[in-house]
Amino acid sequence: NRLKLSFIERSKLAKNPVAAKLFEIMSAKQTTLCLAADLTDATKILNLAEQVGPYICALKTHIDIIEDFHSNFIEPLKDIAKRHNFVLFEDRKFADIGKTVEFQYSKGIYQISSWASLVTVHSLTGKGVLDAIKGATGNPERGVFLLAETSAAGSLITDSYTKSTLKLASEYPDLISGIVCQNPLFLDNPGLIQLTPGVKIESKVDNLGQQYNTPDLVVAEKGADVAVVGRGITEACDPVAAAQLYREMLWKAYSKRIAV
Ligand code: 5IU
Repeated sequence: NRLKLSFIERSKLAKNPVAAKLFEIMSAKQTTLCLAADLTDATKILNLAEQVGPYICALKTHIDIIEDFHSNFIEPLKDIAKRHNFVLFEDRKFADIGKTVEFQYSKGIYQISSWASLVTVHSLTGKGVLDAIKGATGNPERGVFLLAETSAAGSLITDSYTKSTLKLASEYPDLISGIVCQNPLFLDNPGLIQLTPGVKIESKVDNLGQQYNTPDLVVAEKGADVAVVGRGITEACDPVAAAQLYREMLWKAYSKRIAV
């Protein structure tokens, strides 16, 4: 049961190199916090990344929401990630046919495969997407988080879709870093990472269908390894203090989980 194992033990069981690296980072920095840096201003993202860098294991972007995006944004972002030892994670949610995804992943103005170690992928279109990501040009150090569930109210994802997603993930052990989900779905595969978005200390929902759980609940009861926090940090009066608080709450919950 993966919930009882430490991240350092699990790093040795990970078949995907980025997953192994993420486990090591979490263990070394004692943080399972992934910041969703959902800001539309490039400089603000860089400043926030620099400030909260010590407290996060990954920085999740939606690169296409940045209004002043320029390829010059990527080098300083990579530099910050390297200095503070966290992973760059583009939440692109690829969902097209393989050939299109190959282009979307490595071409265009964002050239995601050249800088993002991790990306999210919908299982909807099946194997072709994963083959495309596997074969595309770019940094060979890459990992995929497959979407098996979502935090959105009224999502059309069914139990059988979730199950099939886990089966698909098992067919690409060297590529899949983990699963994006809301429940402890895969207890028998400790090499995979459970990434859970929809985490906030306060307020249960937003006005567009986002549903939140607390840090303690997602880790202790819902099986989250890495927790994604966006507005809980970006909209706090003091984002750095908020990042420290989330990190501490999440790490305590993880430590308690593996102890009992
Ligand atoms: N995200 C979710 N829920 C999901 C998936 C992705 O919230 O089921 I899949 C993303 C969207 C956003 C971040 O980038 O995680 C959550 O941000 P907030 O903490 O601000 O709600």
